[in-house]
Amino acid sequence: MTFKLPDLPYAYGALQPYMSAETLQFHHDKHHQAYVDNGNKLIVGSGLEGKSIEDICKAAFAGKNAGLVNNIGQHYNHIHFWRWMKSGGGGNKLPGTLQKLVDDIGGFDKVRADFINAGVTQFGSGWCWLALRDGKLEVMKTPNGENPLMHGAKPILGCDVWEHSYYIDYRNARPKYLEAWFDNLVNWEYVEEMMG
Ligand code: MN3
Repeated sequence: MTFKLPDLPYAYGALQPYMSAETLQFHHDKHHQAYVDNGNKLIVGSGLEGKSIEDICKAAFAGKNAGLVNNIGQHYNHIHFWRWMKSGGGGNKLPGTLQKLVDDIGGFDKVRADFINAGVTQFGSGWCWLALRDGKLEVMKTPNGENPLMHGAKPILGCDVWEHSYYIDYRNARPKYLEAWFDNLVNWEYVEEMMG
């Protein structure tokens, strides 16, 4: 099996003004493509060929294979990142099953604030997350290409806080990017799909 770059599920300009076509062109066509290409090289001889991408993420992390952690981790993260966004997303109307999990850890406003804070305080490149652990919702952050799968949890929402995700549109204002992203782009239906 070789990894392939998935098409964006919308046009490059679909997420404007919160994420520009230029950002999506570079981010999807160049950055994600590079993770796919590097991952396809690094998987050869790793002993993990043919395994699911989720299993590769976990095994590469357990085996301290930094190249695969970052490249296949980033491939996994970006496959979902494109789908965690949509035109006209955001808002605080959550699918019912998710609303209950959010209420269990303090409610929407607290989860929003904790998620944004996780992204703001992730030093350097990485991601912030909503993840499920033992059936409970958890806000997490991870460095570089890591994701919650590598830390015993199941990611249901993740925001890319590498500079390549926001520097064209927000320059160094990572908090502004995270607020705009959470309030206007999150595809809650896909978050619910990830819970299944
Ligand atoms: Mn990225």
